[in-house]
Amino acid sequence: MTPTITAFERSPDRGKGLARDMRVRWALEEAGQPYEVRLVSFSAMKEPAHRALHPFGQIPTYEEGDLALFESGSIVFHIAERHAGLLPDDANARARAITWMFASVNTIEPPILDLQTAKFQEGDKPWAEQRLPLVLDRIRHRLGDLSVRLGDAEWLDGAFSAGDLMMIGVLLRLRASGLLDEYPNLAAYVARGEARPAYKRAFAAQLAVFTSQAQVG
Ligand code: GTB
Repeated sequence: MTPTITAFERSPDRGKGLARDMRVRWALEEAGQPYEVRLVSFSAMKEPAHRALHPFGQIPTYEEGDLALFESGSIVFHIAERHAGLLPDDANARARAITWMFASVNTIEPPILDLQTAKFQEGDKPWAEQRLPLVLDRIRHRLGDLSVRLGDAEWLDGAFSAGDLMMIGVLLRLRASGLLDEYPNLAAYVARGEARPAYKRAFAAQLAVFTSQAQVG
């Protein structure tokens, strides 16, 4: 059964890969699975029909038969469990790949999200200038440790896995800040992810939502 995912009708980044449906699209492309996309507006996301799928009124969601999921990490995990190519067969290697999935959303992503909050929601507060360096330091602390662990390796633990997909999806949020470039091996790691054919197909599909609207409008 072909799954349906939800994505922004009008993404603030104009479909440049930052909204979290990108992770789901990328996983489906890596798995070679076709999928359909239902575009939702910001207001529709908060309506009961969408909240039945996503209690927090957000994207992405994933529907497949009578299964409905939310949370990009959980959706990627579901795809990785059911299709080859995103999780190793060896039980220990699989557990380590899943550990990296959790690390991406639980350890690396929170300070990165804090930077968005500090810049966009709190940027006009009188204390914003004092807080920003603290937020940046917390990100650098995590990136430094991640950079040491990755070292010269291509991927985080052996072959490319859902752990890398999630980690790269999270790190991509930092590109505009320039922070990633302070860690050349992490910047190269993210670039390797973006160079994967499955990533490129997912990116093109997300971008096409915006470009088709721009042509119409
Ligand atoms: N933990 C959830 C997950 O991983 O799925 C978080 C889901 C989430 O934050 N969804 C966002 C959303 O629906 C879109 S991805 N926001 C609307 C709302 O909350 O009302 C976050 C996002 C949005 C836009 C950009 N951008 O354009 O740069 C980047 C990331």
